[in-house]
Amino acid sequence: MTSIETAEVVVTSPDRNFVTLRLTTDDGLTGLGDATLNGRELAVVSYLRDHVAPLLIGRDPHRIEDTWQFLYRSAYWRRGPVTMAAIAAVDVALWDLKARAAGMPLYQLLGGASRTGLLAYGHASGRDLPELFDSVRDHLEQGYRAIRIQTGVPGLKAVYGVAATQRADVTVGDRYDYEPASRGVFPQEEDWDTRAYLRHLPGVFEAVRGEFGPELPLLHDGHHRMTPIQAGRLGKALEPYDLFWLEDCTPAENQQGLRLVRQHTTTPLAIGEVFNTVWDYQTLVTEQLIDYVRSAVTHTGGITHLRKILDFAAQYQIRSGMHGPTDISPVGMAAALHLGLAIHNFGIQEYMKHGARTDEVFHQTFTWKDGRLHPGDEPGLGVTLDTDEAGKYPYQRAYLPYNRLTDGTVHDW
Ligand code: GCO
Ligand code: MG
Repeated sequence: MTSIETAEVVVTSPDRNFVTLRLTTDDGLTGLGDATLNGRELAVVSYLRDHVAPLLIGRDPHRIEDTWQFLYRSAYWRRGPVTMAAIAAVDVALWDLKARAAGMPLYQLLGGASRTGLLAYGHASGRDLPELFDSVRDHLEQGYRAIRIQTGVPGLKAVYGVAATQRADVTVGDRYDYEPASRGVFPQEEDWDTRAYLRHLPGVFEAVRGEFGPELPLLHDGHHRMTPIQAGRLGKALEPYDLFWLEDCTPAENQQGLRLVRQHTTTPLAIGEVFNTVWDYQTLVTEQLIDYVRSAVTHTGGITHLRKILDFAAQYQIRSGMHGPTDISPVGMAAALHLGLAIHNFGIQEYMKHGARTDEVFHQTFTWKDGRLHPGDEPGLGVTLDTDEAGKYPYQRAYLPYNRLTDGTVHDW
């Protein structure tokens, strides 16, 4: 393996859109990287095809750090989700190649296993409590040992996190499970009322604890909708129910805002699925304003950069909680599992199962047992891409929803 011969970008839409970079070397090895950016997929396709792929041909695939620094610094325009997803795809494909060349599962090159498996959480939801309880039971039967809880809010018609199959406004078949993006030419509109949500949610957690007992780790995603003082109030109200974490309680671009949240609550906080570099975490980490780093390998410059973020976070007793929704492809998920197995400060892994068509396009070797994931022991990431199968599903335009308050004002989604 001395040089990269081809760099192809494969776009496929089995259950949803995925963008995959496939690198092939002079000796015929292939490496895969995920570059899926939900709702803005083609921007990353162009970045890779038009600007990055030509630079990769002839490069030494072993030089992962050098390639990362070259792509990051030579672009001049730093950071941002499109750039960092493109760099991530190259980085993960190179790690996949190096591990395949070594004949080892990738986690071995990252230092070897620090644990036997990765605790993973799934998404339970319901429009009301009976539906939510059924969903929690269903997840327990599927083997989940940690569960995210999202519900409808009285008076609101469509709320983030409630499964598409449970929602009146969504035609089943438009989306699957908890996938928030929908195919079509315009984003779906959802509605929001923070006061109604704050009144409703503590009672939901009280009921869930009452039904399922004190031990089950429970999580919740605030999805960037509250102000810091509202988030502080919610965190405090949820303390009796002992959450594993409260996620994205505010839009955290203003990192100092989290100081205010921390002054009011000891509920653990997770942030970062929309971040893309270590700089987004600087204040959050050094002031210990969060407990979990939510970044995905796919959106944060790949294994090379996310590993640095997680090592930095480790010095402050902050752990990983890598993003793992359906819009991270099986390639991106595999990268997360190898990294999570190797680092010391692993916390939890989000795990939403992909649809059946996706599993036919991407052949995976991870295992799921007793609520824990393991990436498997195949050389590399352990994922292969069936390009014939991928070719059956051309790109379809899709958007994430957006939010309006009851008076029509656009709000964070
Ligand atoms: C999560 C996320 C997702 C995002 C989605 C956007 O915690 O899993 O918030 O549900 O909304 O990944 O593309
Ligand atoms: Mg989230």
